[in-house]
Amino acid sequence: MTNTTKDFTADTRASHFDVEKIRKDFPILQQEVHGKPLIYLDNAATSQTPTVVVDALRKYYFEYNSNVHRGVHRLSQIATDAYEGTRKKIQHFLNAKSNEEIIFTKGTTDGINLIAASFGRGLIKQGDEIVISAMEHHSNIVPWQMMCEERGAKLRIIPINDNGEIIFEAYEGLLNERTKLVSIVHTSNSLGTVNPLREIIDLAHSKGVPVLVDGAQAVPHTHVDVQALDCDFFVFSSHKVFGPTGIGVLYGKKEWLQKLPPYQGGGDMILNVTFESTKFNDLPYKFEAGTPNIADVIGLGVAIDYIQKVGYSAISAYENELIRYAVQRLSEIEGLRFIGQAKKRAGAVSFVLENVHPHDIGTILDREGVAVRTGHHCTQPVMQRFKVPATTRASFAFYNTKEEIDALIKALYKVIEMFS
Ligand code: 7TS
Repeated sequence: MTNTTKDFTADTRASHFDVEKIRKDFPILQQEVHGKPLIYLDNAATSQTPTVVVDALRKYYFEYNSNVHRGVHRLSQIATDAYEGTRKKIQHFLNAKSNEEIIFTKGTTDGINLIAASFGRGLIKQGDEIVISAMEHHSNIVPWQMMCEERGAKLRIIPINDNGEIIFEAYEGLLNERTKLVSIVHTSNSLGTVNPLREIIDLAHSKGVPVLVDGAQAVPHTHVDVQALDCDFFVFSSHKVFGPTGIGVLYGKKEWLQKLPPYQGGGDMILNVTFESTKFNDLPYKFEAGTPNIADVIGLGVAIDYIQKVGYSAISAYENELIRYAVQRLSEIEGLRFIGQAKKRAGAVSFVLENVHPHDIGTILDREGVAVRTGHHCTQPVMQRFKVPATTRASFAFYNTKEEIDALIKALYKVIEMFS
């Protein structure tokens, strides 16, 4: 590992998590907003970036900016080694069997679109069915809708209960001989629900159905082992795991990626081109047409190093304590209703306040320096399910503190006072 942060992994007790030391790695957190210290609780939308990642981007542009896979010259070789080195790093990070199973994308949305388009074109016929859940982000709904419309296929939805958990028996009832794929979120961005993925995947596999997992909100908080999960596809975004924007990862089992047709055509994804026909490149390049986002891939690699230095066991212990504390403090507020109370949860807490529109809450909190997200969080069907127009969502990362949660609560009391 290449960065210089202290290894916190050995100390997994949340109370000994050296959050002040970690916060020093994130210069953006040191600022004031509207004359108040910034309290950044919008990590589910995008997380902040440590200095080591920005340094890696700077180093790339200042020292070896060059295209990959094509130049024999020195700079191109360094860039190719760094780019492909990150692919190997991510293979180990996700415990994939092979680095051919790691495809670089623009992000979670791009990864899902890739599979929807490619799966649709290659394997979906009229009457086939795709199963998703009622808690999906729009990016795990719309690409399937578009593909289903194009292919004459049907989208089936697993319902959720009042706690925001999927109803497993209903899921079981949806699987049949027409089901071609299940695409499901690991951790919900608007409810905080962590889904029972092993059970979901095992059941789908028992009927011969592959599963795509939207891991956008999982990877920031928990270690993901794609072989242990046995998922067929897994996607996540760099900008939610302390890396640069505009880059993401698609993991796919080799046998599936070999079977699927390419998503886009262009340079790098070919072995040989004539006007009559084209021979596609081997994995993973078959799915990476054109010059990739080289700098940000390298930046993502450094972000992964950073997370691993902090250590997932320490992150989970610390964040669980933060979430417990947030839920306890928020539940003391009269007129506050949680949207999403799953037994297993991570990352985000969503709520509504009686008689106050979430957008007003967001604006007033902003004046207090507290950044939360208000709205439908790109999960409009979740809002429809809970009959609310929008929610206020506080979402956490390992650099947040209990003092910041206290500041959120204080600001919420200010909101209540203004509207009473
Ligand atoms: N899936 C989930 C579960 C997400 O939370 C998001 C982004 C996406 C997919 C799409 O990721 P992207 O990186 O391709 O945009 N979620 C949010 C959010 O909660 N607030 O802003 C973006």
